[in-house]
Amino acid sequence: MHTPTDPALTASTGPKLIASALPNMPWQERPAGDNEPMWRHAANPIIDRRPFPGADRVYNSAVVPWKGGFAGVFRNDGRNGLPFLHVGRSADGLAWDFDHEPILFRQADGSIKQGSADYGYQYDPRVVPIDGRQYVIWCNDFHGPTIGLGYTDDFETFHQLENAFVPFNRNGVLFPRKIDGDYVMLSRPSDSGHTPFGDIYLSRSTDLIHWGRHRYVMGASGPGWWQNLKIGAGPAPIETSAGWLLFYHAVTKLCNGLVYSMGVALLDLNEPDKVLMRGDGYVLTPEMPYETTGLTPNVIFPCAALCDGETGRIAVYYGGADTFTNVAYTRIELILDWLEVHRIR
Ligand code: BMA
Repeated sequence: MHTPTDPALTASTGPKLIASALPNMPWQERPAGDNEPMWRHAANPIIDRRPFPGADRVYNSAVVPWKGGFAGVFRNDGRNGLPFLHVGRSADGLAWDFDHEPILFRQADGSIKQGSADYGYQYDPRVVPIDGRQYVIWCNDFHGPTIGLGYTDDFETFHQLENAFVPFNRNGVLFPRKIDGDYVMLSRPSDSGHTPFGDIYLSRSTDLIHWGRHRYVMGASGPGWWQNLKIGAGPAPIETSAGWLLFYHAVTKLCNGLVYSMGVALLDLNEPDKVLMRGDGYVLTPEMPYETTGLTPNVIFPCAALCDGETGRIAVYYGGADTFTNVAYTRIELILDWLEVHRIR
């Protein structure tokens, strides 16, 4: 793995992804004549309604490269409306097979927790590989929403760690490597309801149990209205030679409800609470039927990204309208060029 001080990076021309090659990741070229910084997979949604028995909506979910293919942890809302987490496996990152039973998390004392008997709900997972272990972060019920944390080494057995924070908090997202010897997590402190506020904070830990040295990263603000209500981290920050690339959800409130768009920012590699650049407009906003129509209209909610370090390709997985799972694409040089031009000055 490269480090920020790697001379190979300072000698390179143009920003690069600091990532392994992933030639089999999902990919489509930008359509001719399209000048947007991101473009949608032509066959979205990749996961439609009712993808397996007992699953009404699978969305806001997380995927990683796994054993030559892909694996992930998926949010499934069942018929009683409660969300739980399921394992999915895929050869191409687009067509998924799901475990029909929710994930069982082993506790430190050997007991197992599962489903509504032990959890009120579990939703919006992220999966972040750090030093070869797959960490799972999700919004966990602990007298209200907070950040649940666990890990797996095989997508068969899952171990649960302590909740990272006291309620209320959502959108826990780990960085994919330690920084200065610390695990680093972004999160969005919130209320117990539908949260009419939300800023992104950063916390550090040496053991994934005790979290502290909290820093403010950025808040709902900026020119225009699209990100004026709340914002929250999306996929794990993507390491590039120019900084950590962060896709995030950004929310505004209109007379018909909330609208969730996707924004992009660049954080300092060594001091990731420092924002180097932040877009003055969204890179994706609800337009397609699988974003504007569903359980919650007008929601784009990114939770995962795959990258190919060889070609600079990036695929972002996002929930649509709290109902569908979708993919959108960009390239590292395109998105950083766009950010440079469209940064808040
Ligand atoms: C957020 C979370 C997400 C959801 C979004 C839009 O607060 O609950 O799971 O996608 O609202 O409803």
